[in-house]
Amino acid sequence: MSSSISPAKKRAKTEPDNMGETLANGKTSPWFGDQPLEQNDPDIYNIILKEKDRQRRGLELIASENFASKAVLEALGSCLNNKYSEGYPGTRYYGGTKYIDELELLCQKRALEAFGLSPDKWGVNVQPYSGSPANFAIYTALVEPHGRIMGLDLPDGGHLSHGFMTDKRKVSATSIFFESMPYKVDPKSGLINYEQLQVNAKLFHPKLIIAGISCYSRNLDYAKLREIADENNALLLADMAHVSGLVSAGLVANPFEHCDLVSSTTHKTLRGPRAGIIFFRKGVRKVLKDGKEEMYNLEKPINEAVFPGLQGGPHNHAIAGVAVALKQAMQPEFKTYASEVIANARVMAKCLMDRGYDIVTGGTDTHLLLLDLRSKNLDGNRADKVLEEISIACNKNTCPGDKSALRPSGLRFGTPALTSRNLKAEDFEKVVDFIDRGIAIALEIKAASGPLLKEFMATMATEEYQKKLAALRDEVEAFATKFPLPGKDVL
Ligand code: DSN
Repeated sequence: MSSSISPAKKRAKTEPDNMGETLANGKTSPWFGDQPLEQNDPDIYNIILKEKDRQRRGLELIASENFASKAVLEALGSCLNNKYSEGYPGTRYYGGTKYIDELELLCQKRALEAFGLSPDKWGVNVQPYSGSPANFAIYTALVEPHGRIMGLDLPDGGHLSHGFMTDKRKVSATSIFFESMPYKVDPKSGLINYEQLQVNAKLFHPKLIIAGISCYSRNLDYAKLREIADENNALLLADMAHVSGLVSAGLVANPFEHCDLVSSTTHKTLRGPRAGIIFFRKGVRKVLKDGKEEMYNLEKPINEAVFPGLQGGPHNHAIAGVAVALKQAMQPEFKTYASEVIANARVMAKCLMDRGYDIVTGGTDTHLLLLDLRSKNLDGNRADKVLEEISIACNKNTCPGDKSALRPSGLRFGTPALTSRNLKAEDFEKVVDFIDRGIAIALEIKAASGPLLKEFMATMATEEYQKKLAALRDEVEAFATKFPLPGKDVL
């Protein structure tokens, strides 16, 4: 046998397949072991095929989504899924973790490298299952129960996990177990009102300030947020989930320059698997008046909060996928990709404004833009429903000044996913044309229906509008299918 064949391949040639056949010793092998999904579970196989086809035929403009590469998907579908490894490299609660340790240490190393961080000054935990658990781990590690935190309000572009609550209900667990006072954007400019945050922070005395967004298209002023945090002896956490790929490429404001902690998901602009990550500072926090150094004490509390505080065994297949994505993010091609993501978002914003639409803040510094439909006398709910009918996926979103999160006035668009399908600026002009034509149909339907959303939906379901929408959907799908999906060979 050729020595170029790996041990695993050698074994595969001599070992029987676990497909339920009778073995040489007369026993039957486990029936489920090696059956392909198609054969073993056609129901699930077909659902996956339908979703793959939806992703291929449609225009994916949800700002938080992306297409992971074949290599990332392979790592996710690997045998690493089978392994328990509670603990950290070198100190596990289970045996057989030699290669898992190697994997986690490599992922940590790549995480620091991908963001240009020195291991003397920064540490990283790659075990969080996703962004919300990563944030909750940080709060439980560093803020006492009912301690005070401040994050951008959800209707103003913040994230649920930053402490969202309404007049009626504490929605996020963050607002149940901690006391949360949000900061806001200026309803006219759509820009974060840092001055008001500064005043409120002085009254509220937060333990932690969160600099992070899920729908805000401008760079955050981390230096200003640092100043406000310092005035209150608060920690500053950046949740860079949306922009982490752009940060790694050096194309947007860098949270590491000013923050004590940085959390992120890994599946948005970073283009990895669905997982989370926490970076924390190490070393000297500040030099006190008497010349003594105050040291950071983040590593132990953060690691203990992730495991055993909140999580059990790390998802090693996801950690492998993160490591693959981080390596990809350090290639020169990724920087080109990330700069095209931003350029394409700017093209979308400009083309929409050229067609008379309002874009909140008048443009974007990042991968996302927020279309305000109030001047068109339309709302996000109706526009979103019509765009879905023509195979354009985006999401309804509140705009600055909206009174209710249930009646959002806008649509959030993002370019990471379609840029991964290699759409260029001129293609995004075409995408805007499809959106514009979809919104024109939405306005027609609105004019022909009663005031309620269900009346709008009933009118949209009539033959007249279904025909119009089908014609436009065919055009959208003919256009979208020209662009290959990354990872197209993986289910
Ligand atoms: N759900 C994500 C988003 O759409 O922004 C954030 O977690």
